[in-house]
Amino acid sequence: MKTRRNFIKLSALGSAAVISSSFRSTESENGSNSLSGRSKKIKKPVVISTWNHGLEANESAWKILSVGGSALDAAEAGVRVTESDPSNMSVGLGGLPDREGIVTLDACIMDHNNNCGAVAFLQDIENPISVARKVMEDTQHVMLAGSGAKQFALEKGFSERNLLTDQARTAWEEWKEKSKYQPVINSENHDTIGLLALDEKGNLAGACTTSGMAFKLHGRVGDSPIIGAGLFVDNEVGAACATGVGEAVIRIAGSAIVVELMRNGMSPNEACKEAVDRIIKKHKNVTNLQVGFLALNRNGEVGAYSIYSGFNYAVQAKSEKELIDAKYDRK
Ligand code: SD4
Repeated sequence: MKTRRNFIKLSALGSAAVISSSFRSTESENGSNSLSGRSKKIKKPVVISTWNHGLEANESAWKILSVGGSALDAAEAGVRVTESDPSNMSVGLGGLPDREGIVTLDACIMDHNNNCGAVAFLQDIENPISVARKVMEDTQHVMLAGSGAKQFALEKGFSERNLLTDQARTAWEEWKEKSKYQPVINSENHDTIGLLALDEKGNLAGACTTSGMAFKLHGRVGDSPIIGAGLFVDNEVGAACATGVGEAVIRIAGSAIVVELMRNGMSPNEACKEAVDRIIKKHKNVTNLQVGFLALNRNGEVGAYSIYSGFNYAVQAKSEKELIDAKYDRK
């Protein structure tokens, strides 16, 4: 998985992906699972996000952070890039549909004051993260779902759009043929973007957005729009987000746990590892169960950990950027 993804994305990005070594610290070159020392401290502002597509998202977030903008604005702007990229088949426009062939989107956003907003099972709206922000800022609620979320989005001026691209439709048609309509759970089709930012003022914010598990049951909602599961931010401590099989993340309140572990003194790396260990302990069988956590504390230290190798994340601070392979429990 790692090889294929890195190859495809990095080839496409070409020289735009400046890989420096300045962020390397406790991350080992070969992704070995030894966990030594504390996570790397990076000067603020800083932005980190999941997977290769994080490089482009970070660039957009960085335009805001680098001129003193807020972590919240940066988080929203960053993941909007991924949502609007039709070639990305796991987020927003172009996302793989559910087993009925319908693209349904989940997203949430959280700021440094524990304000948060989310949308789940949203259809036909390209940028669910911005709808989630409107839920946060313009309503007394935290989460809107399904047709209610769409109605709210339309009332707020978002336009309706068919999100099922030809490429995604073809993939769905092939899946129907081969899978005999059984949902697929494997580590190849999880590519949510979770993005965490720390701004010049020292405020944290995060955003998480996805089309969810490919070919999921119609109506299924994952961890990504659930505050505390797919994303959590506490300005006193740090922020965390998750990627992978959402059900496993929800079962341990993943991102909230990572933040609590950091509150209790763990580094971002250690906290992500402990959350992964907990998932492994709670599941009899983790075959094909990939989950990765990403964390950033209020001091600008970053870390990540996943069950299987192949999870990577993008970091940007100053004008440098890097894609880092996360540590993992097993190959
Ligand atoms: C979900 N966690 O819907 C999401 C999918 C995902 O990386 O993360 N992909 O379960």
